[in-house]
Amino acid sequence: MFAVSPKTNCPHIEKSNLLDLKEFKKIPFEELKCKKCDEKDELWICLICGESFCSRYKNKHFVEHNEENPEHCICLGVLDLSVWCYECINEKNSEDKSNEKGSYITSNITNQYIKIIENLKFGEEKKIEEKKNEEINDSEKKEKDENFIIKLDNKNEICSHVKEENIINKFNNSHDTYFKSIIKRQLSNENKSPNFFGGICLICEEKIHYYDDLDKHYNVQKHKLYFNLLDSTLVCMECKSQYYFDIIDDIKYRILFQYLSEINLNLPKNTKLLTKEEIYDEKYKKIINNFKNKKFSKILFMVGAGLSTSAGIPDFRSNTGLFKQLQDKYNLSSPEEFFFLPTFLKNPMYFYEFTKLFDLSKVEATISHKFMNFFVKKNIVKYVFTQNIDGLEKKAKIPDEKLIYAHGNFYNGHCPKCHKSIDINKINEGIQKGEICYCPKCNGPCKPNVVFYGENLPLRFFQKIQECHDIDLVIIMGTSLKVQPFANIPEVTNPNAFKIVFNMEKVGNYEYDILEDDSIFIKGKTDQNVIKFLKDIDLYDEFSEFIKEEYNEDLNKLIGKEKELINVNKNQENEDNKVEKLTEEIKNLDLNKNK
Ligand code: CNA
Repeated sequence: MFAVSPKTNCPHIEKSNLLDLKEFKKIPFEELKCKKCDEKDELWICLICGESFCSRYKNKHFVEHNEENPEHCICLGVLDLSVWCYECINEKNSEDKSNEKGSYITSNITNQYIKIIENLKFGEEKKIEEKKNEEINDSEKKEKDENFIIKLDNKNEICSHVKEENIINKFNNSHDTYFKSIIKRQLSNENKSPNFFGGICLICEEKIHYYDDLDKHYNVQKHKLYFNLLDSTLVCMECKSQYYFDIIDDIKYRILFQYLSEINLNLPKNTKLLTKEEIYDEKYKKIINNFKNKKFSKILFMVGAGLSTSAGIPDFRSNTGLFKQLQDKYNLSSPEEFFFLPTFLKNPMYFYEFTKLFDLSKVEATISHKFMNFFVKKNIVKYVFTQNIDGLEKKAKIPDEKLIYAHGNFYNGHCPKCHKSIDINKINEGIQKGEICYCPKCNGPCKPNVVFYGENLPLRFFQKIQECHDIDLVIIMGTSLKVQPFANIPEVTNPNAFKIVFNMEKVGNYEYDILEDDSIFIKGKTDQNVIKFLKDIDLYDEFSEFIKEEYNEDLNKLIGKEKELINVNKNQENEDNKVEKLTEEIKNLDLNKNK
């Protein structure tokens, strides 16, 4: 193969009067052409005078230039940026193949000229090239970015690593808890909104700072999948793919976004949040599933007067409740005043007369009372805390050891002045006869052990509360949750337990409309709703069987009976009639009789 190797020891370079480098830089490179023939393609620049001439393969004008000016022997080829010495050509040894076409020379000096021409020649080209490259890069990047966005709704496009790690399945199968629990755990000790730019490694579930740590974590740990809290995307570090959850209408993803929005994390654009109804459905589904999967084993019931209204006992605070009637009748500043201890001590007959109106002997436990006992007998109830004093829990056969009377009961009596225990039969006798039963010790008026405002709650209430830190579900039924400390039981036991509130109206301070809050409000009459609930958790048949065995009753008939009562207008009429009758009787009480 023919090769030309440069000569490194050209003696003419040192002797030549080369053009000053500063002058050489001024060569108008873009206008370069042969001084003699305007040829532009194959040019030689004379390094002595700086003029350009065409090659020997064009019109040989540089050869001519050298012949005319022998001292102008060093030239630089614009085409290939090589430097030649014509002096050396003249001294050429025909044996020397390397010098066949003259003397191709190299030296530190000539290299400086080459660099200048190189810059002049390629500077612009380089810039153009770089610009071109940038454009190509940009469009490639853009193309890459477009490929980068692989949407989760197109499952076929998900990369193998996401599939390997089963992320989507994990998410789909436990979408309400998967990301939520990870995120919650990672943010647990902080303010809910993350003050870091980052996300969570879906392999080790570590919190990772996006800019500082993500690459490092990936390089060191080789964990590929990452959930970016900044834009709620799933990122595969290996494939450089990013899975966007936005624009997806799937409820599963919307649940995640709902949760993210509730803990103030960033939401992707166009995120559709859940409606209140969807939030309700999700929470309901969750509770139903937990029941079906036997996740609840320490249930706490909290009940109030609303549980017994279907048995014909009016509650306090409903529109048809006794409070309004009592307040109107006695011109009280507040309805509670009727049940103040000082009111009783001043005029015990108010209470004696009032109590006489309630013949509790014929009142029967409702479906809701039996619903509680059903779970007690299944051995998944920690305690039943009741505010009621009507004794219907006992009639529903809920065992004493499970029952906590927060506001006392009618089974025992005492003197509220000296606290002596009094035989309840004597008090009941007095109630029936309309004669106050006085304490044999201090002569104070005696009353059943029902707790009045201003009296302490039974010690057993506080003792049992202490045992309830492990409860997993609180079922709250028929109470306005207005009376403390009863209303606060969930908060002082286990605030993290699920809560189901069966009531006619929304009660309590729970955030029912928030997915993050594990409480659900089931509006309506408890007896109807517990039946629906039992059907939803697939325990209706078992309950029906239980009703037969435990109470020798037919559930269908019980429901029919309730339906009759509840049946829209009829029911309202029935209940209103009962309450009206009672109200009438209260109005007719002669309160001055025993003053
Ligand atoms: P409350 O303040 O009268 O509240 C009752 C709640 O039950 C209200 O929010 C009603 O909307 C709701 N309610 C009424 N009927 C139904 C129904 N069928 N289904 C669902 N919800 C219904 O009564 P609380 O128990 O909250 O108040 C505590 C007081 C009331 C306690 O000290 C009790 O002793 C007292 N109380 C007891 C009885 C009883 O023993 N049956 C009756 C009346 C009052």
